[in-house]
Amino acid sequence: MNYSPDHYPPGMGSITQGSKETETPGIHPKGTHARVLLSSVFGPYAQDDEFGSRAINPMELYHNQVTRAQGSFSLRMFHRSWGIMMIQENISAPCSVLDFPTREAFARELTTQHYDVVGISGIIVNLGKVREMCRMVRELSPDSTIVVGGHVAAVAGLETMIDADHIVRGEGISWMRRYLGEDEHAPIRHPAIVSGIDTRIMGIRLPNRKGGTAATIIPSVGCPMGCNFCTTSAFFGGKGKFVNFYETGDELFDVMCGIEAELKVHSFFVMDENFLLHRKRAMQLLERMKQAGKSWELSIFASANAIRKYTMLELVELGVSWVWMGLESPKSSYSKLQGEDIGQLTRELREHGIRVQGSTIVGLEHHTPDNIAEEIESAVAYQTDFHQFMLYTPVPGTPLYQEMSDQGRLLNDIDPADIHGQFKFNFRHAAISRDDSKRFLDWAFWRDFESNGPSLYRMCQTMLKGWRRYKDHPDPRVRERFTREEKKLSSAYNAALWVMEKEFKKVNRTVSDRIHKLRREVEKEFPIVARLTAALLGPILLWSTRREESRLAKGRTYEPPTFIERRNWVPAS
Ligand code: B12
Ligand code: SF4
Repeated sequence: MNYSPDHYPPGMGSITQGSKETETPGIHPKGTHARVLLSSVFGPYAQDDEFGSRAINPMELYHNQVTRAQGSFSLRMFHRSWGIMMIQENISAPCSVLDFPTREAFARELTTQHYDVVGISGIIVNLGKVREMCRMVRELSPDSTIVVGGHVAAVAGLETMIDADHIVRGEGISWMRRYLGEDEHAPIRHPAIVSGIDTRIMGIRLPNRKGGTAATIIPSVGCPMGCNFCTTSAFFGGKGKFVNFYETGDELFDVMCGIEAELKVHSFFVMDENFLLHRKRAMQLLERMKQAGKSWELSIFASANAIRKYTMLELVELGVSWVWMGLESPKSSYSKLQGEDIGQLTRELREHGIRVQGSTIVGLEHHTPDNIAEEIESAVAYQTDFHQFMLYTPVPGTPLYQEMSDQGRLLNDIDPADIHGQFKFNFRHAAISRDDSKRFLDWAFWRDFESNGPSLYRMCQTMLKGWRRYKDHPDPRVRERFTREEKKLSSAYNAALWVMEKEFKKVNRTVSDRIHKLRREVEKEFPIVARLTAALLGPILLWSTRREESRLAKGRTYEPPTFIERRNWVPAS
């Protein structure tokens, strides 16, 4: 996996272990004529409020848990709520998806349209919002049936905490198809999903241009590795289980071709917890890519043991350009890491132009105030392009949660909204206090930034290595991919290096010197265009970076826009 738990685990204080089985609903009386609303929880998100929004927990992947200490160099973007988009695409009932609504927008949708079914999607930190949204539906659209799904459903006893008619645990497409009287085993249609939206870095918002960003594809949900803390694995069946939407490389290839044509992309964010684990599927995909001359780029999640099933060349040919890998801790006993020299693997991947996002857990059982700094230093020393740090966090539904509960170590008075792995422990650690857990976590982010520099700089390093190694590769697909990267590196990214070099002097002079050296190498490789863009674009970027820095200092936060999308839509009669 990796986006998951290692990295990404919220927990749940006093709430008890979730039951696994999902209820089997009767069929809705209107079947596929039922009018369905699917909504994510309401914002704004990046502020403290009584419904569970927290300034520390914005709706942003990188800024939330990866580059949050990197100031104006933090990579900022939003991702849509893919679960409800997948459900909408796979039912034939008239259906609206309302994504990132405000409370007012949710209320307006309930009162200006008529809905037979209102589906609400949330995770555990969103419990307070899900509760409020159920209340609003009862008040504003009392005839609607309320269905709640997503990871919030792992909370046992949820039915007593919120006023919903159905709580769906696990996979939702098949549940909703059953509920509407459709064939739950019909092939899965994949919506065309633009991956990141409203991307922003160094004070510049990049335009949402067609083909300008990756498309998301979701081959499966869950992960069979079953690490003890892993909420995504647990939610879709736990160890040995997962739900595959596309079994073969052929199916995946067809889906990707369709999305490539629709969105004009050649880059894919593959939302599969451990994509490389399924070698047969990946190799079949590669075969089809070769036959069709596809020069695609894939950003994937993969565990170290799964990566090692491939040669570096196979990964490069498959277009793997970014890997999210759970590092956990040098002393952890997770089977996916057994026997792997993570430092060596990271170096190798980067040497081949593959960007690495490492993910380290802070507060494992063996951590103490005496050894934790050293462990964080080892993680920082891997010099990954990006680094996520997450607190070890027992989450309902996981084996770890059960274990902590059995040992009486869960803290009972913690608001679920504060249990997301980026704040403080939700359990009694043998050696580290709750307040210190936050101090160590914050320090880990800072230390990585301070000693390795902005992630954007590290990415440039990896891109240059990849370009030098593969620019003359015999496979034109491979050359094409590195040429695309080279175009960015030799222009805008070089201007960014010029700015980072200047600004980082204030943080760490040695790193600033390293950035300078890299910029010189880039300019040696692309003498005219790189120098020209640094000279022309550099000062503008410097100005926008400083402006952003001062905005952030004044508390500026960012929110995703609201989306409403209707499918099979007919006006209510
Ligand atoms: C993309 C993503 C995000 C995006 C935004 C998502 C969004 N728009 O809401 C970003 C990066 C912003 C994000 C943020 C956070 N996330 Co997040 N995120 C994910 C991620 C990687 C993918 C989600 C996804 O689309 N999966 C694929 C779809 C198909 O699966 P799904 O969403 O689970 O949906 C299926 C079922 O759950 C169900 N279902 C879902 N909704 C509904 C609704 C109905 C009505 C029904 C019937 C069924 C149903 O059916 C779907 C199809 O089977 C998951 C990890 C993962 N692999 O799933 C984590 C995950 C959901 N995030 C998680 C967490 C903790 C967070 C954060 C708290 C960050 C943090 N500090 O760790 C914040 C919270 C943000 C906030 N303020 O609310 C956890 C949730 C754990 C839990 N038990 O609650 C997950 C599982 C990661 C993990 N393993 O720890 N996240
Ligand atoms: S179970 Fe899979 S997805 Fe979860 S942490 Fe382990 S390897 Fe990653």
